[in-house]
Formats: sequence, C-alpha cells, structure tokens
Amino acid sequence: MARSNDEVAALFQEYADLISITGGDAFKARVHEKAARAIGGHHADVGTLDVKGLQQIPGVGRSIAEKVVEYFRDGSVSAVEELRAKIPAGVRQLTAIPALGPKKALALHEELGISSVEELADAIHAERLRDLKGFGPRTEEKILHGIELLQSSGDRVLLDVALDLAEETVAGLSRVTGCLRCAYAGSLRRFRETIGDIDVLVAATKPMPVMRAFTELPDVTEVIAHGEKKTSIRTGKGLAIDLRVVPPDSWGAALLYFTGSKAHNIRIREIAVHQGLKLSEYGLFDAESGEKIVSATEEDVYARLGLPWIEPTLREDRGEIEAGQRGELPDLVTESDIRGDLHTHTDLTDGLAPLEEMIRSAAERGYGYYAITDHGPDLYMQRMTDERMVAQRDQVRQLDRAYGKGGGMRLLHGVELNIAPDGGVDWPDGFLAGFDLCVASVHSHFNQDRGTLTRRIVRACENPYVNIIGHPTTRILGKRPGIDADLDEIFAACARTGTALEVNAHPDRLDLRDEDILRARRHGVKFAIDSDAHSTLHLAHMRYGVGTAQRGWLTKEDVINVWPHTRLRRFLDKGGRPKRHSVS
Ligand code: DGT
Ligand code: CA
Ligand code: CA
Ligand code: ZN
Repeated sequence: MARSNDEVAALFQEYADLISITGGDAFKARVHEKAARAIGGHHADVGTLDVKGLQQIPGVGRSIAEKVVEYFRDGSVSAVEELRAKIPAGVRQLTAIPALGPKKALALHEELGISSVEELADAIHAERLRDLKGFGPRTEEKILHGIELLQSSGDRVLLDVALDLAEETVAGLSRVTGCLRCAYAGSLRRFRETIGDIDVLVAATKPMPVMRAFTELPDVTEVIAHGEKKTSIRTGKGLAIDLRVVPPDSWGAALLYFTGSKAHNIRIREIAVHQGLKLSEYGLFDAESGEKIVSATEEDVYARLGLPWIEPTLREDRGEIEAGQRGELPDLVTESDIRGDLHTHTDLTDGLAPLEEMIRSAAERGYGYYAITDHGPDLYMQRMTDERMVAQRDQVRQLDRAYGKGGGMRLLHGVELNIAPDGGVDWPDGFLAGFDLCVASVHSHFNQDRGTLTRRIVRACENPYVNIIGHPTTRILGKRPGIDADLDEIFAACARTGTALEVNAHPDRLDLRDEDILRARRHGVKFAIDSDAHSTLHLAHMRYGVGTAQRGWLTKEDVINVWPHTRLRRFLDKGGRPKRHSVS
C-alpha cells in the first residue's frame, strides 16, 4: 500500500478539521474530508500522478489535485500551513480526544484559554466547564473518558502501520550481504491488535554490516542505541524498531525468545527448569554442564521440552501450553482457508469503488464467493432506496452468471442493516427475504444502558433474516470504547439463533477482539471474518482479521466463510426462513 496516499489523506483530514475549528465553510471541510478518504483508499500511489491523473480519483477536483502536487513538490501545502499557524498545536491536539469535535475544542480555547489536553483535564476537575454553553456534566464525563482512552493507547500503533514498516525493514535487511535469515518477532508476529515496538531478528556471523545498514534505512529519524547485539532506531512515524543479530545456530532459540509473549516465555522456561535444563535466547542448555542441547529451530526447542511447535498467535499463556502437552492445539484458520468476504461496500453507499471493480478485485484474490453488503436506508446520509437496492441486485445476478461460470466466484447480494435503538432493522421481512444474506450492525446510540443495548442486539439476532452481527462491540481502537452490553447473553443468543458474529478485519476495529472471540466460541457461536472493505485496497485487510481470529483460537470449523458455498448457504438459511426466491 502506498504510504504517500496515507500521508496525503491525513493531511486533508487535518485540513478539514482546521477548517471546522476556525469556523470555516462546512461544505469545504466536507469536500476535503471526502477527498481524504478517496485518496487513502486509492489503488495507485498519488505521489506519481499529475493534476490530470489526480482528478480521475472520485471526489478530487482541480484545487485538491493542485494541493497534492504542491505537497509532493514543496513538502507542504500553503493553505494548510496558513490555518495551522492560526491555531495553537494544543487546540488541534484537543480534537484528537474522542467525544470532542472541532467546534467544542475551539469554544474551550476561546472561552477558557485551554490549549492542551492536560489543561482541559485540569479545567474539568476544577469544574470550570460547568458555565460553558453545551458542556453539561455528561459531556465532562465523556471528555474525561476520551482523554483516558487517548492516553491509554499511548505510543502504541495499529497493526497495519507496524506490519507495513516491518515488512519493508525485513526486505531491506535481507538484501544486506551476510544476512542469512531475517524475520520480525515480538507482538507483531503474534498479531496483537496494537504494537509497542517492532522487533526484528537477523542471523549473521558478522553483525556490524547488518547493524550499519539498519541505521541507514530511509525512514530512520534517530538512532537510540547502536551495538553489536542490539541496535534500536526510531522512524518517521515515531515507531521504534529493535534489531538483534544472532549467530545462525541460535536462530530458533532467539526467534522463540523474542517472539514472546513474556508470559509464554516464562512458562516454557519453567518447563525447562523442571527438566534440569536452562533456556535462553541462545539455546536450550544442560543446567549442570552448560552444554548446548538444541537452538537451531523453534521446533527443536519445543520438541525437547515435550511440546509441539506452537503458532505465534497463540503464545499468550492462555492455555496453549497445556493444550500442546495434551496434543490438543487447535488447527487454526489461515488466510488461504478463507473462501470469500461477506461484508463489503461499493460506491452505491459509502464505498469508494464501483460494484464491478470491487468484484474484479475479489476475484483476483481467488475467492470462491463474495458478498456485496451496502448500507440500508436507515443509516444517516446513505440515501439508499428500495429501487436502488433492487437495481443493484439485478446487476449482481448478472455478474454472478459471468463470474460463477465453471466453478468460478459466486456472488451474494446482501445488505448491512442498521440495528435501530429498539433492535429493529431497516426493512420488513418481505423485503429482507430477497437478500442472500444480511449483516446487521450498531452505528448509533452507543450509550444506551446495558440492559437496553443487550436486548437490542439479541432482538437483531432473533430476526430470521439477520445472519451476521457486524463489528459487534463497535469499538474503534484508541478512539471509541466498545459498547457496554452483556456479551455473554449476546453470544448465547447468536448460538441459539444461528447468527454469526463478525470478526471485523479493519485494523482500526478488530472487532470482536481476541478475548471476546475466545468467550463467544465457548458458547458455540460461528464467526465470519470480514474485511468490511470500502475500497478495493481494503479487501487485503482480511489478514488482520485472520490473525485476530487465530488469537481467539478459531479453527476452520468455526468460520462460516471458510466453508464451501453450499454449506454457507445452509447456514444463511437460519434453519429454514421463508424465502422469496432461491438462487443457488
Ligand atoms: P510490544 O512491543 O509492547 O508490542 O510487545 P512485545 O511482546 O513485542 O514486547 P517487547 O518488544 O518488549 O519484547 C519482545 C519480546 O522479547 C517479548 O515478547 C518477549 C521477550 N522479552 C522481553 N523482555 C522479556 C523478559 O523480561 N523476560 C522474558 N522471558 N522475555 C522477554
Ligand atoms: Ca515489540
Ligand atoms: Ca522491543
Ligand atoms: Zn460495513
């Protein structure tokens, strides 16, 4: 994915925020926000396009295209710089607080002179916001909660950002003469949802050439430590990378050690001690003689400890060691097992690409089936109508005939319904019966009380046409906490009604999260790992969903979009719901 697209997208998003903060034209702000999304999801690197080429991107007009060119020519955009100069950086920082929009941020600055997150927290505690219009005790509470969320995500970054950087780093170091093996380890290899720092491991007899090449990588902004065994750098995005170079013979032991987790390492070291052995990043040794026993591969080390090789995504000391000892490790779902994507959008609603482009990209991924699930009419601003939906369905049916030929990719026409505050959805049963599948998601009223929220989602599960609960907790990492509902009651309802829970693969969401997946699985729930793609690029997010599913111990049997088309269809039938017509 082109990093320059992300940069430009972030710049225009900031510009839109700045326009709003300064009380500028709301329409202009929206136009730039839309352009930010379009550029972020564009398949080609915008740094390589000229004004004309840029204008081919939907939502990008002449003035925006010129700003993009200016950015790559001068390294900045004067219109953005002008607005930046008007607003103290602290006020812009305020808008990063979930629950605090640009308008409120500006009011706080103008009325109370607040210009940093710390000053805001102090002002709330001193009850100085009470007299301000539009800031009740409930708003204060929400802001404080938002500050907490912002600070707890601290300096950790999202999985996709870290993975892109790690893959570039590994590719760069692998080219250095003398680098025999190179891989990333740490939380990234375990696919944790956020990453503190990247850990890279190299096997080489002479460490210094690799260490030097590492400090000279293009993105390095600071060398934090530079040595024979370990070198640490900081990169442009603030993310740090630790590099360890080990002798080739220690590769397996080192990879095991630096993959972690710490809790997993401690457990296997205990097992070693019980057997009169000593385990370190250099190998497994006899505790008394100090003689090395094994160290070359992870398999060797695990085997000597009486364990099968354990998938990195399981290494959290959540029972994987005991399961390994009993020979009962789960046969985890992998990305190549995924036969299709069951939650995706087109430009009929808020997606960026037209139907045919999305379908073509899905076919290129080798899928056996693919569902289009644009938003229903109840979601604010989506302008969906019955006619548009039916027209899309006709198109999908036609494309299905073309793509499905000779065992190709089957197309399912679906919808992402909006779960209303009372648990109802956009359409009555008669209309829903025309869809091949329905995803249903919560998109508003996140703050209902626990009982209401629980009943709301349970009612959606009980709808005979709802097949998948989309992004079930609605959390956005670092921005919005998950809803406060009784998840166990929801999981039980899913199992009872034959409704799958989504593992939303978008790196901002990863919802359900690993621990909730583990809990849901115990209820016997089935899952759908979906990209929720709003552009062709997002289809590739699937890998983050699969990693998260693995962390939740999911097997092929648990995941409905691993199943063959006919078995999937049976599941979608929810035990014989009334159908308008059958397509299979
Ligand atoms: P992060 O960076 O916060 O996302 O999480 P990790 O797991 O990548 O942690 P990090 O970078 O501090 O260390 C990488 C691995 O090195 C960690 O997963 C396990 C191993 N490790 C680090 N410190 C210790 C330790 O004190 N004891 C043991 N047994 N292993 C450690
Ligand atoms: Ca790390
Ligand atoms: Ca580290
Ligand atoms: Zn969606």
